[in-house]
Amino acid sequence: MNRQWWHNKIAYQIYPKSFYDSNGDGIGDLPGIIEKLDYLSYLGVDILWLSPIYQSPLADQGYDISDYYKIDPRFGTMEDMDRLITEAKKRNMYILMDLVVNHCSDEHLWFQKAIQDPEGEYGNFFYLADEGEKKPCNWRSYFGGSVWSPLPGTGKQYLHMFHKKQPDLNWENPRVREEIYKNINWWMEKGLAGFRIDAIINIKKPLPFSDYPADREDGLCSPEVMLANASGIGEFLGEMRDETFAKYQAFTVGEVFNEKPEDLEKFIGENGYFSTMFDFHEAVIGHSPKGAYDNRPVTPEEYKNACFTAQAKIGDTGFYSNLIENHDEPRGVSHYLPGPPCEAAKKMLAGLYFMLRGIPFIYQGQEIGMENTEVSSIEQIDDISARGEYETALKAGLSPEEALAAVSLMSRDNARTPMQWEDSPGAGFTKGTPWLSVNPNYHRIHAADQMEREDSLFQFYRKLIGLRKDSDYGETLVYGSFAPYLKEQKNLMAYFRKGPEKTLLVMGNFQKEPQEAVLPGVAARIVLNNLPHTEIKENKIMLEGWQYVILEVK
Ligand code: TEU
Ligand code: CA
Repeated sequence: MNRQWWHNKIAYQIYPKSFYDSNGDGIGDLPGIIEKLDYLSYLGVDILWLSPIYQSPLADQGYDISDYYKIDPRFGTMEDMDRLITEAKKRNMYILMDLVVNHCSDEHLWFQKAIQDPEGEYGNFFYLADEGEKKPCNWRSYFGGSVWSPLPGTGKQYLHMFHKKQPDLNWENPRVREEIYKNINWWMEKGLAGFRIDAIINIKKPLPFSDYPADREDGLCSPEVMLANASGIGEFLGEMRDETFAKYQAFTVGEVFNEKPEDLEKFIGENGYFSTMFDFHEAVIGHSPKGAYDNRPVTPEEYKNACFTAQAKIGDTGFYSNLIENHDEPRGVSHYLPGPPCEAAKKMLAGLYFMLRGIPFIYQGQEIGMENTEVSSIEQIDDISARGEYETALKAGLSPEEALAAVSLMSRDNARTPMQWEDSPGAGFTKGTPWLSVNPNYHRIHAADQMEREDSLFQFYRKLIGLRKDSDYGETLVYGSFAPYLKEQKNLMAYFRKGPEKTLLVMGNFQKEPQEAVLPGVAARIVLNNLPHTEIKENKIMLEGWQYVILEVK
């Protein structure tokens, strides 16, 4: 494997709207991120991915862009963005923006021109069809309902895989691709390190449009069926890489769901379409085809198996990007840990995913152990995806209380409540009224406490990061091979990372009860431990509840 500059880096996702509000309007902003760069630098992360800050009506919180060349004034100015890039560089940090090019906003000029003249140049920027009796296909959008909506006042309809305010761009049109590449290069010239690439697997549609078997009573089929039936995305992705990223040695991370095993080499192998892509095997555990109301909780065994499956699949073809949460997911500690999460368990989960082969991503607030939030009515939920799921749950016959309880477990708001900086009104996120309520647990969980307390989760993350950069262990943790250990032992997640010189054994007791495990050989050294002591007797280790250790073994 050719070595790349980003292989030993740690990435951190910022959701700007909820990170830090510098001017008291309740909305996080770019100057706020700049103020917190020293915090991020102290944590030790190198690559910062910013969720979208472009001009947007914020119908899907910025994933609906109305001008790809402008910063939304709520987030700041282009000067702020330039300053952020410069200030990050001073600290050896890299900035990634979010590339949202499967769709734009219905308020983008292109779409406005398509409405004015559907037969003209810009009509062909989108997928339009005559508004006949039947829709061109029965696909369900990710946020619920048909992917087709009327193009106002034209007798036509247009396709949107997501919300109706997010019309899909027609990638089959070379003019569209040209505009996208131009924009990417324009941003790269500003000094970005690369992009996280949104929903990119959706850009290729199986054409001509056709129906697939309905999988719910609404007569529609899951968008995943359309993904499974599409072929030829590689031509677009290869062209995009060659026209843009390859020229800059950019770091790119694809948001790819439902990848086919045979695609991995092309996607993230040597000279792949992307540098890396997220491993979502864990994120989709327990998801029901009926809707989020029917999702099941994740068991430790399922979590372990999903991680191991992904690691086996990728082998040394490339690097997945590993995560336990992002702005679309529940908080990892609330989702993957059974029962109310204690700090030891949070450290264990952190340590288990962090040492998998791949690039670790931390989502803002994860490093201080932020948890899911509570809501008492659907009006308190901002997330359009959760609102759609709430409707689905009601239609399936759940009571409003049941629907709310089910939906609040997966609501994307869980990850979007403001960053908890300190125990003061607004959690130190804002001096005004936050755009989304802060999690009431901010009195207990906040960065100020975590930073000063030596045994905190935050300090544990610093150690994890330090190990991946360590002169003794970094090589093994970044490039070493992966092998499961005692896979069949229930609620024990253990694996080796083996390099030419060193072998490390990572172990987590994924339950509150203690458990014993046999060691493969002599433990030469305890490299990391989330509890004050460890009991090793001959060839056995007695793990306490939620204990996590990294051992160097001979
Ligand atoms: O998400 C893509 C995606 O597939 C989502 O539908 C995801 O499965 C869902 O949000 C889980 O609840 C990306 C962005 O990350 C998301 O925030 C955007 O809403 C979406 O694209 C549209 O741009
Ligand atoms: Ca602000």
